[in-house]
Amino acid sequence: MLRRRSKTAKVHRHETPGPQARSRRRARPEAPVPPQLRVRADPLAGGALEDVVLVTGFEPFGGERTNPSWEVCTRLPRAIAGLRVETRRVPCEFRRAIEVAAAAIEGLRPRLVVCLGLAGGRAHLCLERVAINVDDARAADNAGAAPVDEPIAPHGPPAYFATLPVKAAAAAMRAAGVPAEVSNSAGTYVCNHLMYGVLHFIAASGHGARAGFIHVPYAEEQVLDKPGTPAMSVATMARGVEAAIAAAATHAVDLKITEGTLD
Ligand code: PCA
Repeated sequence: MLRRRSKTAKVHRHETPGPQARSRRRARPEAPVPPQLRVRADPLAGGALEDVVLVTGFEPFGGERTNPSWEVCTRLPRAIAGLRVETRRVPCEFRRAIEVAAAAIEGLRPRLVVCLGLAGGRAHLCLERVAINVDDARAADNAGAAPVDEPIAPHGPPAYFATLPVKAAAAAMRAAGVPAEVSNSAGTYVCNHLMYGVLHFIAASGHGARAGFIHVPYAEEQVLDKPGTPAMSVATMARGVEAAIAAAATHAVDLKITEGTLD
């Protein structure tokens, strides 16, 4: 990552991120990164963050009538771990999805940003570890755009890691009885595009929010005509997302447990 923790960060696991936790996340001006990739020295320069978690879900796409990522948003409680929950529905459109999310981040100044999207065919909730700087659409988005091998941010870094504690969140979801895992690819469609765009926007603007992406499986009613395809109830997904947000709100530092894969 571009930002490094100070040495003292390790001893403060499991604490609620407060002003001190935020200050540990500041960029070191002397860090050996190209100037155009440096984040602002003071991530709070634009004003204090609010005790808000912004959760986004997508509109339906690909011929589906619903998108469980948005259905989950409508079922979340009003507050999680002391954070007011604000939800936004984003279009399944390259560029426009980032614009809608960025406008919400600017307006709300949330402490956490959790974007949700559908990954039809996956069986578990997936905490995405990384977003890559490429669009490679297998199908047109809802506005008819199908970019192939185009950078999301021409001068941006090749990838961003999620700044949410993905392992703590996955563990918390499983502890809540919800199948969850860390994923190492958010794909190359609008979900990866939004995750990259949100992390890039936050880094470039010095906003200071921590952000990440969770892919959800099909909802049960979506697989009635898809034999052999995994599905999960929207209620279970919502329970998992709530557990993930609570874990993110209470873990300034991620757990050091393996979620690695061999392929
Ligand atoms: N899933 C798509 C885009 C919108 C959504 O919900 C994806 O995984 O890229």
